[in-house]
Amino acid sequence: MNRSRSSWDKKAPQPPVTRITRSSSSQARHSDPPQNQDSGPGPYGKQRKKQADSALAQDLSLMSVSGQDGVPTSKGQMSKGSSEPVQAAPSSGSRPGQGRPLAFPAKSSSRGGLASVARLVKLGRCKNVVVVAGAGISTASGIPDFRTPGTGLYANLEKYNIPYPEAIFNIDYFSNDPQPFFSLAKALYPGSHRPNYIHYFIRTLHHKGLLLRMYTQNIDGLEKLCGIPDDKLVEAHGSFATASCHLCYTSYPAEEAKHAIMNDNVPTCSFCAATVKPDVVFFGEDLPQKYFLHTQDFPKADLLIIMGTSLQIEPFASLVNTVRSTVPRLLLNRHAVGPFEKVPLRRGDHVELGDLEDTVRRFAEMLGWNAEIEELMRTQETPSIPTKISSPPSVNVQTPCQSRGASEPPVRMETSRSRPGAPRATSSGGEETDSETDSKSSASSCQSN
Ligand code: CNA
Repeated sequence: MNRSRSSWDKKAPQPPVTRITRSSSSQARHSDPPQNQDSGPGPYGKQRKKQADSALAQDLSLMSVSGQDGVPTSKGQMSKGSSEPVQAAPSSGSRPGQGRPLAFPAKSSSRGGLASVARLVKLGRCKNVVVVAGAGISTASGIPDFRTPGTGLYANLEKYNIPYPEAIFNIDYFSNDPQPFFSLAKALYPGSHRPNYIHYFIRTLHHKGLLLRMYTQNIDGLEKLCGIPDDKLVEAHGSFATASCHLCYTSYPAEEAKHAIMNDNVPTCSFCAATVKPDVVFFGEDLPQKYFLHTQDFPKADLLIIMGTSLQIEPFASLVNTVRSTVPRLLLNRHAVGPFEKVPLRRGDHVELGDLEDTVRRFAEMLGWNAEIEELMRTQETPSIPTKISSPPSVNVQTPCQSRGASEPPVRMETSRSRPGAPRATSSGGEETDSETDSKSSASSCQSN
């Protein structure tokens, strides 16, 4: 997250660009990079061509949209010709989107996409699942997202006294006036919210040994709280777990920063006296070094699940285009977003629109995982009801000791801001968490029920 050059940039030269900064993007590019158009060996590459008649080939040739009448896009439009689920003909060599648009009878089932992907998982075809998530996975926990009209934080920003919504995450604006962000931070600080069914579904993917990695834009910490281990998680926009000076990057105790912010004080750097902020990535700041795991993960993925994001923030949004072109992608969201706004959809793309918690529950039922998830939630969750944030700035002030539930699993802190001398992120952590142990034991016994 350093805005200045740091030594880890030199030590970790594998990314093609030296700095990846967060940017709000209305120009998100959704074209598939040429290097990802391969159909190399693997379950969905050359091998697949030999199995043109197989169930897998049929599943992959499906392009489906379901869940609602039409396809509301992120811009609030309805995609043309999509009032019914759309199914492309099985691939016969020509690529969908080339030549005349495909017009095939709609699938009889309105739940085709979800069922197709569930089938792939049950067939054992998806063992390296990458999940890409956004604020929509946490709205069921009572945390508003950004862009949902009416309830989203961007619709309620007049209370923060800022000139435009993105100012709240603008580092220069923060430098001048940290109060708008601190007001929002009081609402978003981990502690008053609990993970929901969606988080536990992703944890269950991990338990089954199927989760290659989860990439989240969320800063609420609910992924860790539900037990997704650190080495399976990339918090691409940082987190509140650590804090540091926004100017000189000297680290600062996260709990002290929280205590100050919650009590309307401004934490200041002991070294340069500038304002300290939680290590949440602002626009123009570098993403955490762990983000670069995507260069290994996305080419390896055999299923991409995208949930609860408008895919508006770069470079995160473009990640979804970096899986191999033959890898199925499943969008679970209220609206079609990013490359899923295209008609026709890319071969192997599936869209399931509607309330995310409902959708994920149906998906889990198709997979036969629902009882397990319910049981996991029963054993992990306290009976407390999550607090709804209807008016972000008026959220109750909490002391640090009030903020953590007694049943909260241990949370391993990570340095999300890249610093000189910081250790490079690796795909496997040195320590083994409880849930990793769970994963290994359950992976052998209950793959894809
Ligand atoms: P966004 O732009 O607000 O998009 C959220 C998406 O989720 C939208 O497309 C919604 O339609 C969809 N959605 C919301 N609720 C549901 C639901 N119940 N069922 C189905 N779909 C739903 O948020 P993004 O994550 O795309 O934007 C990235 C920002 C938001 C990141 O930088 C985060 O830091 C930031 N953010 C995070 C949190 C959090 O940590 N919980 C909360 C608010 C904002």
